[in-house]
Order: sequence, then structure tokens, then C-alpha cells
Amino acid sequence: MIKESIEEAINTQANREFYSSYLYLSMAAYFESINLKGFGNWMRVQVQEENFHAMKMFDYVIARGGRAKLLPIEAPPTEWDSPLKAFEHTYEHEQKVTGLISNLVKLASSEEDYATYNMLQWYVKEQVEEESSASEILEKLKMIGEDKNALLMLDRELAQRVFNPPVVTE
Ligand code: OFO
Repeated sequence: MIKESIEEAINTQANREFYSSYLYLSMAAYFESINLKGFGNWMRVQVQEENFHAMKMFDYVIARGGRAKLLPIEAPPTEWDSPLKAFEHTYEHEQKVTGLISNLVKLASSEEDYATYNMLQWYVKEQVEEESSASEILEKLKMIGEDKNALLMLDRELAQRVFNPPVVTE
């Protein structure tokens, strides 16, 4: 049986993961509104990643005999000044999520809930990937600057992204 403090914290984090999904879906709408369909595709795949992150927590709470509770999802912003600004936001957001996961790890450890501690190690690794993929695109956008041809080339590259459900080993 899961402790109430842990159940509540994981339900809250699942809500933040659903918010991440909303945020990236809103970014997909933004990119598609400015005809950058490849960027839109990248964000749509990111939405699937975030739903996976949320559902893994939802399933975990249930598997531990707890109650998965759905909380209201905050409305995300709808506009960004440029692709660069959207990716600055993406990278900052992922760093924030890494901090939230670290807090959960600390809580699991202080509550001596080692099953939760182990489950969270998957998210610790996943956040390394999440930060690195956002930062890679952000750095490319900084290099691109005002070069429209280079931006369209990056758009074509991002159109190739497909969702591969992450392999869950923990
Ligand atoms: Fe983007 O990693 Fe979950 O929130």
C-alpha cells in the first residue's frame, strides 16, 4: 500500500506531465499556424511522450493500491514570439520538470518508499534525454538566426520524428 503523501505527490506530478502534454500540443498549434509543420510534428510526438510519462505514474499509483486522481490541467500559453522563444520555453520547462522529479526522489527517500524511489529512476534518466533533445534544437535555432533556408531545413529534419514508446525496465 502506498503512503498518502507519496500518492498525492505522484498524482500531482502526473498532472504536471499532462500539463507538459498540453503545453507541447499548444506549441504544435503555434508551429503549424506559421507553416512549420515539421516543428509541429516534433511537438505532436512530444505530446505522446508526455502522455506516456503521465500514464506511467497513473498506472503506478493504481498498481500500489492507491487512487489515481485527475486534477485540473492548467491552460498553456498559446503564442510565442518565434521558434527560438518556443524552444527556450521548452528547454526551461524540461529543466523545471527535472527539478520536480528530483523533489519526488527526495520525498521517496525520506519516506523510505524504495519501490517509488526505483520507479522514479526511470524518470531521472528520461529527463536527461528530455533536456538534451530540447537543448539540441535550441542550439540549432540559435545558429540559424534569421536564415530562413536553414530554418526550413531544420523543419524538414523535425518532420522525421516518430514516437517510439520508451522501453520501461524499472
Ligand atoms: Fe518532458 O518530460 Fe515529462 O514532463
